[in-house]
Amino acid sequence: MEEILNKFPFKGAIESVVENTIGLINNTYVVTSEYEKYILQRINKDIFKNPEELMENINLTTNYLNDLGKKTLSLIKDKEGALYTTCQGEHWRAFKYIESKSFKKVENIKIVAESAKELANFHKHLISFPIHTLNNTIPDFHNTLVIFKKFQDICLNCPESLTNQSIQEINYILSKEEDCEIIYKLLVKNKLPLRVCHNDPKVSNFLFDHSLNAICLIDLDTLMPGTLLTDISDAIRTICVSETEDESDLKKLHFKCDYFEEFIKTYLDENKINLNYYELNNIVKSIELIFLEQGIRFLTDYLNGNKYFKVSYRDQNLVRAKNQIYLSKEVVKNNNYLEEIVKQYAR
Ligand code: GN1
Ligand code: MG
Repeated sequence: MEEILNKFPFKGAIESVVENTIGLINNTYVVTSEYEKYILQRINKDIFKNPEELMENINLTTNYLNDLGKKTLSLIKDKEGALYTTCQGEHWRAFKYIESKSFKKVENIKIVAESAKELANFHKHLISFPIHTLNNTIPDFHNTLVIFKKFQDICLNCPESLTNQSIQEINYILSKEEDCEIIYKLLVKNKLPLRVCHNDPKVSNFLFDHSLNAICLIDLDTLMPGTLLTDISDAIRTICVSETEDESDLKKLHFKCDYFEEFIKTYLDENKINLNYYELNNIVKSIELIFLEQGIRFLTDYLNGNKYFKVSYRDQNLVRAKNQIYLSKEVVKNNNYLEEIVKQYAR
């Protein structure tokens, strides 16, 4: 660790390095020196194959947001002025630490409104960003059909001892192939415009101050062109629910329609102007699909030996998959009511 710490121009002697385990992909540490605090991260190189391109995206967009006066992450270049540093084959980068709170679960409606406003502001500030300058760091990251096909493949080659614990979920997913194409088809037909998207706005990626006002979105690794629908639905996926994606007791789990109404009302208040007819009309469908997509991703990883998402016990990705598929079905059940809510605020 010392060798890595030495690569960055941290001020004063280092007093502590403490791991933060909330993310499922990278390794994150809070570094405290005599004078300042920093975030130090090891980039997961199995998932992010091209750190150069990823860091270019982060550098371009954070500079752009900073110039507009929008609070965002501040990168700290290494001592040689590079956006990241490589040490024994691993890639590391650093940010200024932001004094803040973050949550894995929402228990206060103010958090719902503040995160909706923050996401809308993030989209609004980046609406004129030269999107062609961004690298597509993980191709097909939210292409649900590609994700479905990979799942199908893994399922076929998987021992029955593994698949029989999730046979209901597997059959449900396999019955949804056509749905997995809906968003992709709209993108190809140019009905959904390509926008700068965060692509991972789960609730723990929003920072809040002591009064629970949102400060900014963090974890810009998946910042790429995409559809705003993915960001809106992915934020709702972890914000408008009663429990986290790790909850195994489905009796405790439900989609929170009151939080959904607050989220949609606040988001559309801020950013309705940038949403077209197709975006407004596919919000509810895209929420059903993002739960399905995330369920497929967790189940694929479970069947494939837990190589992608970090787990603390063997069946954790199975639990997560069942949780997300359950919520996808809840959205279907509440479809008409949720559509009415969108209609009311989309006018
Ligand atoms: C991962 O790294 P983290 O924990 O913010 C994943 C997201 C998933 C999320 C599920 C690059 O996000 O796509 O929605 O886990 N990030 C990547 O919790 O795959
Ligand atoms: Mg992430």
